[in-house]
Amino acid sequence: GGGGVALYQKEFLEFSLQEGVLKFGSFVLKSGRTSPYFFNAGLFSSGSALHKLGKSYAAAIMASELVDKDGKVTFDVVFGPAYKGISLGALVCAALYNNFGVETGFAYNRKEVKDHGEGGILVGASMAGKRVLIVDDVITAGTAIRESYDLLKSIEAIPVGVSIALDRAEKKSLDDPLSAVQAVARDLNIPVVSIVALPQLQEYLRCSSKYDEEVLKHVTEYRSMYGV
Ligand code: OMP
Repeated sequence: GGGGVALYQKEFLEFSLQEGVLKFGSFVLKSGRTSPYFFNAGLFSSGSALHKLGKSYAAAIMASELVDKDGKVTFDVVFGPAYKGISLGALVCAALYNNFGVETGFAYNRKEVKDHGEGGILVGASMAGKRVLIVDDVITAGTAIRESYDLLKSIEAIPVGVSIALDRAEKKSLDDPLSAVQAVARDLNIPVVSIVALPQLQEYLRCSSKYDEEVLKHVTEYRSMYGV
């Protein structure tokens, strides 16, 4: 199965390919697996690309369970974990306001503790006692996101969700029934909302004439090996 591909998802895949963020080939992941595709969010590196990226995250969030039945978002603050999450979190916070009139706070962490000036490792909106959305780029095994969750818990913030660009929808180990994202959602008991996941990428390739058949074949093989 693949499920449908919404318009904002198709547009997101197309512009990620255009910007060279999403590439096909042979890539070794943090997990050691060799993947036929790689998503490098660091290559969203122009004003127009960042503008569209923020809009795509915001669209995915507003179409998700991070909005309650009264149409209100379920979080007070957007948190961007260092380093890559910092710019993403700021973009998402601004795009929520700009595209949907949703006003939230924004905060990020430092990796190094400063011993002068304001000190501390957290910058921006106060998060203690607040409902917080974590924004990041990609989840493969879910290691990075669990660290952010623990950090928020340690300051008595209330993590209520995770927003990512790409859910690679992979099992951590081959005998796992759940993907890493599903395991994060279950273990932390919060929704993980992605702009796109591997099934949509596969479906996009199936319908596109721009790519060699081999690309779809490799992605399909990879999904049947590691995917859910
Ligand atoms: P986990 O912490 O295992 O979920 O892996 C997520 C991280 O893997 C990302 O933050 C990236 O550093 C890296 N990554 C990508 O950026 N894009 C990919 O397509 C795949 C990976 C990866 O190495 O798994």
